[in-house]
Formats: sequence, C-alpha cells, structure tokens
Amino acid sequence: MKLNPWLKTFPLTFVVAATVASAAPLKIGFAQTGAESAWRTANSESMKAEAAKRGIDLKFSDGQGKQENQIRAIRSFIAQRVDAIVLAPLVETGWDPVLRDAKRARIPVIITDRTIETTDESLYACFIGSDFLEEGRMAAAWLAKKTGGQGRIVEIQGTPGSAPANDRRKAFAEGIAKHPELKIIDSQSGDFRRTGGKEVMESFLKKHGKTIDILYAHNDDMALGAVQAIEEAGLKPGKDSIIVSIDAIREGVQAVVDGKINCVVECNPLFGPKVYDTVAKVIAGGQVPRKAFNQDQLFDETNAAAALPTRQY
Ligand code: GYE
Repeated sequence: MKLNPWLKTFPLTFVVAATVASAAPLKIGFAQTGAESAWRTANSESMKAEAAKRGIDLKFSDGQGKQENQIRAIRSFIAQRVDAIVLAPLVETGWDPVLRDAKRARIPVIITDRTIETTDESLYACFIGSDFLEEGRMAAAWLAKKTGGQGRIVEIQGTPGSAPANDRRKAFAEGIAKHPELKIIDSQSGDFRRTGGKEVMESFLKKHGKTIDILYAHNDDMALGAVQAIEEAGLKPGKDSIIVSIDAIREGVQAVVDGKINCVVECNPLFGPKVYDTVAKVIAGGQVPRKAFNQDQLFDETNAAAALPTRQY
C-alpha cells in the first residue's frame, strides 16, 4: 500500500483519532421555550429538520413555558459538553448566571427568536430572530391608516416579560400615540396561547361589549382564540371589530382571506438553516453579525389570497 506522504509523518493512532474526531457529528443543545403556538411548532420543526439534514446531533429540550426548565436544560447541555448551545429565551431577564457557566465551560451560546437583557454582552455570541419593535410599528401604522386614526382598542399581550410581548406592546403604543383618537382601553396577557386569547376576549366582551372597535393580539393563535369568542358572542370578527395580529401562520392568513382577521404582520419562524450556518461560523472562530433580523412583511385583504398557497408554516 502506498501511503500518502502526509500520513507517513504522523503516528497511525493520531491519524485514526483525528479522523474519528472530524467525523463526529456536531453536538448542539437547543433550549426551546415550549409549544405554546403554531409559530413555536414551526420553529421547532425547522430546527429539528435542518439538524437531521446536516447530520447534527441535536439535543432538543422543550422548556414547557418555564424558565427554570430552560436553565436546567442549559446546565445539562454543559454537562454533556455540547459544541454549542442555542437558546430561545422565554423571558428577557435572569439568564446571566447560567450563561456565565456556559462561558466558563467555553461553550458558545447563540440566542434565537427572543432577545435577552444582560449586563454582560460577552455572554452570548449573537442573536438571530425577528425585529419585534418593527412588527409593532407595522401593526400600528396599518391600523392608523385603516381606521383614519380612530377607535377603541383592546390588546391581548403575549407571555409577560417576554421580548415579543414587551416590544410589540411598546412599539404599537408609540405608533398609535400620534393618533389621540386611537386608544387602548384594556390590555391583558393571553400567554401566546389560543385558549388564553379566547378567555381574555371573553372577559373583554363582558366588560366592554360592543364598544370594542379594534383587537390587537400579539400573535395569531390568540387572535384566532378571540375570533371564536367573538363569534360565540354573536358578533362578526373582522367586521364588527377590526383585528390585527402578528405571525402570519397559515391559519392566520386564511382568516384574513375569510375576512375574520383584517391584518397579520409576518414573523418568520423558519430560521433553522440560518442558525446552524451561524453556529458553524462561531465554532470556527469566524465573525458573525451581533444581531441578524429576519425580513418580515404584512398581509391584509389586498395580498393574503395570493400569498396563502405558498405559506410554509
Ligand atoms: O410570535 C408567538 C410565539 O417569540 C416570536 O412566540 C415568538 C413568539 C411568536 O409563541 O406565536
């Protein structure tokens, strides 16, 4: 057998060890928030399917809507010596101690989907997700135009303390502030869940009845739950009241086509490929943007029907 000249210079055991090491699949731990919405299911699917395609050994943890579960998952990823950790943080605060543990273990952390608040920016490599402030602004601008700047709004918020709930609330409030006749009369959390949206809308309808002109929901699932509550109250969603929500899941876009929701702002969850490209770069010591935002658009009666057949989530 003719040995390649490179091989001859190395002891065989080293060559075998090196070959085995390079063939070992990348081990990545992903701490997901839970399974609260269709958006979340699509995001988990994108992460799992892309990992399988690339031969990545993905350790997937469903946090079941609890930060302590996500923290425990990260600790277990550190113990398993994963190559990188991907975190979709349920809420914005409270991550520093566990991220410090990961840093000490020299395991890079990539934050996806939701941003965090930290006193030490070196605790994570980068962020990949949507711009929630921009989504809130888009919803407010669309509404102001549609209503001529008038109406009584009820708001169904996402999970308290989460980046999308905080940012969508803040940017929307700022957006409508220019229109004094556009007012939020009530606001409560539906925890990004369909049942939550339904329950909150039922209580709004009891309290405010037909004086509600507009519903702003922080995601489509809660808007769809509210649609059910409105119909059960004998009213026509999308007609008796205007409904705006965020995500643009297929069912949300379908509801726009059916005239039950008036506008959905897109928030794309299918960023598995982008996450793994970034993880690979970070592991190789390459430069990555600090924040990479997905491009999102908006669907209403003018473009929903055309977009529906190609919606991927
Ligand atoms: O809008 C909602 C989900 O963090 C962007 O979480 C995500 C949000 C999404 O439950 O449907």
